[in-house]
Amino acid sequence: MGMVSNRQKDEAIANFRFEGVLIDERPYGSGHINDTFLLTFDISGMGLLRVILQRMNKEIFTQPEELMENVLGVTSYLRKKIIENGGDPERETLNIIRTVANRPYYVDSQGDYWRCYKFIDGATSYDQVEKPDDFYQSAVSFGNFQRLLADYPAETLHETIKGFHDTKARFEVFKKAVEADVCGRAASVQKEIDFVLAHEDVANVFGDMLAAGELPLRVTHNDTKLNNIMIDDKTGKGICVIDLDTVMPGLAMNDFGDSIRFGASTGAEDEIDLSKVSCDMELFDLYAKGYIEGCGGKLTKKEIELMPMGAKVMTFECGMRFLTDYLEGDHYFKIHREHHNLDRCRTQFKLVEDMEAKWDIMQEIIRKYNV
Ligand code: ADP
Ligand code: GN1
Ligand code: MG
Repeated sequence: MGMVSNRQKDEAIANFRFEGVLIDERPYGSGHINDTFLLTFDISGMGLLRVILQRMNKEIFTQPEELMENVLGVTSYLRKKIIENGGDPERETLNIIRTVANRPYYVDSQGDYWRCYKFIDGATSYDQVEKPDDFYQSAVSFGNFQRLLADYPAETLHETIKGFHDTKARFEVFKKAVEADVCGRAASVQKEIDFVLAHEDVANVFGDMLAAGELPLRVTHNDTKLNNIMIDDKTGKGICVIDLDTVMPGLAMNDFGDSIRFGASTGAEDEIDLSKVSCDMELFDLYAKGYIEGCGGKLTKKEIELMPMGAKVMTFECGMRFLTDYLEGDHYFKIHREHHNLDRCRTQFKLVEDMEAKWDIMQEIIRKYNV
């Protein structure tokens, strides 16, 4: 898709229904997928208004209309629930700003898709756990999110990325990438390739159980990174789940596991010094407690029992995805330096090894909450 040019951005901005005078615009956040901007408007006499503008990644989300149908459906459903519970729908769910033509997204003259959300003021999305309580609060929020959507008509949701957490299918894609080796990088990452091949059982475990009818499909978020949640600066509570592009039927263990992969790591996702990367058992414990509480009794005993496996599967899958992208020439995840995806892959595999070493402790922690 190439970089966003000023001209392209200006065209988009001119086509949304904004109030006031644009006084500032800047790239924003650390997401790997969309191009995100923060715009600030001066509304005379009423102060400043901030909004989030995003160019959606249509190479990854190939049906942006369907995606926006999901987001509209889920946010209006959540809005109703939030109002019923006496909450603030302006801050506790995403709010779409419509275009001048009253549509939920704008297609520009290059065929790219843009959307706008009200900026959630007075809240922060963290790239790393600074206070353990923030992590606990994010767990309660992601659990609540899953509970609030428990009765959402799942059949109306589009699958925005086919087989998004089909780890088994991703394993096959990985093997093809190794075989094709389009960048000639495979020989230099033999150790990482061997790591993937030695973990085929991890790739298969949930797919096999699903096929055997042993696991319930639920409406899940599927991208439960810590920076996809807004934590209120004053109350410290998780206030809003964002990045709804991948809300689809999925597994609760994967939502749990993806949060652990990112938030319970003692190092950044792209840390180069692997001695800094491990899975923190106190954070794991805290997240498990918060998530199970947030889900409010909706999970089966089996789902809870499989949470450590969710952490391992999501971390393994993510590492394998980073490695696949490295082999394919870094076309999926945004990179900011050479070998960035390889660095990311290595932290994930280090985490998987660490989880394997701490497997009994993880099981024991989860048993405490599986009553
Ligand atoms: P990506 O799919 O690229 O991760 P996100 O939708 O997660 O894109 O947005 C990237 C970042 O922008 C988020 O991590 C968050 O920091 C910020 N952000 C997104 N939406 C909002 C919002 N409505 N209010 C405040 N910040 C937001
Ligand atoms: C991407 O969009 P973002 O940055 O929140 C990716 C997730 C990965 C994550 C790894 C649609 O999340 O699946 O786990 O990067 N999202 C998509 O950090 O592929
Ligand atoms: Mg995000």
